Amino acid sequence: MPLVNLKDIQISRILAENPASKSINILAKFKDRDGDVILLISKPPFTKDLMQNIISEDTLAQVQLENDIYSQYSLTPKAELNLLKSTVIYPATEKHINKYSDHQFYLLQETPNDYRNITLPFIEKNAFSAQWVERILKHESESENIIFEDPDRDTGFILLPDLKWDKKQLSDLYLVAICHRHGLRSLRDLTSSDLPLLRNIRNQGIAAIKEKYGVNQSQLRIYIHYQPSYYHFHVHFTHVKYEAPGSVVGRAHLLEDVIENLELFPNFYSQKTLSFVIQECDALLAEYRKCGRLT
Ligand code: M7G
Repeated sequence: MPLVNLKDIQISRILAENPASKSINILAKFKDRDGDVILLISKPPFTKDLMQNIISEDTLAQVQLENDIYSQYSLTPKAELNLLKSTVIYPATEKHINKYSDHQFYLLQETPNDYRNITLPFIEKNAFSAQWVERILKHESESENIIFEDPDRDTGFILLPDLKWDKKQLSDLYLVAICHRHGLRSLRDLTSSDLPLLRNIRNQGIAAIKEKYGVNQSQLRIYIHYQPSYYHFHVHFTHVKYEAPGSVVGRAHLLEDVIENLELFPNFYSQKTLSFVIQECDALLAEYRKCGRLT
């Protein structure tokens, strides 16, 4: 991996900022390279270890306000404790710039007909490249990070830390299970014949996380995004305490519910109207507008 040298980076503009998650997305350029680079910068969650180092005589504390029993201080810890997490995407495409920019959100209802006539033709032409998925499945990237692999071509998968997790603390634990099978695009494609795959991801994923991190099943939120960004089937495993981006109604479907729905109704997801949140910049929204499906 090439090291990113920050002095070679020039900020073009801020794409989005979120005070709640204390994160900012920046569009920039390398001084000596063509193309756009995106930096996703966020403050990592606090941990006990970090706090033990911060609450010490090495931290400068300056009073900002005092009133009765309440007071406010600014704390300036030692430089090495002022850590920020940063994900770098280079070269970033127009789609990445859209994905990480602030936009108006809409909630769409996708009937099975909409899926066949609007969504499917669109994703067949425009889906994000899932080259990174192929590289993981072929052990060409991130193989040192694999937590668990079941190599079965039909029901197997690779479980590894998600790009969003810096692996420093369990409170924002985030892993992704990527299935070995090709051709399964999303929740829409699932039928009862995929139950062995889904149960396998659930059971072995939970066991592997328990063994590696000591985190119990009841502490995990296990879900599937609809729509996903990448149309190679995968499942998200996050800590239940962590409200990960995309863990909201209108995007996340709990794996446990998906399994039960398919046990009850084998073609549930090909017959159901599915709602999803979509951003203004998403070209799929323009297709829905064209077809008069945006009210
Ligand atoms: P998604 O539901 O398709 O879309 O999930 P989202 O990105 O809008 O959530 C794909 C998941 O794969 C996300 O949680 C990403 O953070 C994660 N991811 C994306 N990339 C490019 C990588 C990568 O290169 N490595 C790893 N380990 N995870 C990635």
